[in-house]
Amino acid sequence: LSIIHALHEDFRRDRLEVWFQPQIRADDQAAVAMEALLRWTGEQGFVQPPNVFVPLAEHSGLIIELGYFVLQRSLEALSRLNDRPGAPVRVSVNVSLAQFRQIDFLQRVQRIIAESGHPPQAIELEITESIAMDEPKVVSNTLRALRAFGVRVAVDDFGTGYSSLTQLRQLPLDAMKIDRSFVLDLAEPDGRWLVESIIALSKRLGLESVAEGVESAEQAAQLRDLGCDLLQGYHFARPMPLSGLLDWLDQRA
Ligand code: G
Ligand code: G
Ligand code: MN
Ligand code: NA
Repeated sequence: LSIIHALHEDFRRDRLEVWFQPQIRADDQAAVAMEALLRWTGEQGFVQPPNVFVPLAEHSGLIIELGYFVLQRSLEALSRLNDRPGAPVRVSVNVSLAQFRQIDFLQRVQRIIAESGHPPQAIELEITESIAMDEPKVVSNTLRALRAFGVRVAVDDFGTGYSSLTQLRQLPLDAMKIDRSFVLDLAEPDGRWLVESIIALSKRLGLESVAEGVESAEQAAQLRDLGCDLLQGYHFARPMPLSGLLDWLDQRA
């Protein structure tokens, strides 16, 4: 209970940060996109990890304002990266169910992006399987409107939740993020077969595939050979503050 109170306080005092993790195109290793990830850092380092405070923020409703904060910071980061050769041109922002269910969700997303001056195509929203499986008509309509505006939509952590393939097939989506638990099992024959099937499924659905948790060159090569489009993980880069991302890009150039 006191954790959520402290989180509120630190958000109010502008002590939360948005970090970025590159997403690498498997074909040519270009860092074409990045995922925005919330971090709660203090003078002594991390106050709490996101797998602790994000669920608390979801429970208390603070995640709604945090979600817009992350979107705003992501667009600001794109401005800093503008015109830099080799820099990501798109940011993936996580959306939680409570935020998605807000009546003005679509309008706020549109307004924040419009005010930033960036094209909507520069933003991808990562929806959880719990959003994908929420009230089908409402979800489809919202996703359709977002995509008509130009924002991309990805389903996050695919395969770990309760999504039905029937419903997934009917959702207007652009990309599928393959959960890192599947990437971890790539070395096993059964694991490789499963990832192969998920990539084939995403191709049949016309979706771009993004593998998460890529930690080795072997995994990266296997995923590329299986036709995975984008790779994200510690093998390429950890989530970093914007300053760290700028250094990382300098070293790659
Ligand atoms: O970044 P990390 O792997 O530590 O994140 C742990 C969990 O917190 C993941 O499930 C991730 O999706 C979630 N998370 C991180 N940043 C955000 C955010 O900005 N919004 C939401 N809704 N979840 C986030
Ligand atoms: O739930 P979501 O997919 O949004 O969360 C992404 C989480 O995965 C972040 O917390 C991020 O820090 C973490 N992550 C990113 N790359 C790797 C990786 O290569 N290995 C592991 N174990 N975690 C990773
Ligand atoms: Mn994500
Ligand atoms: Na994920």
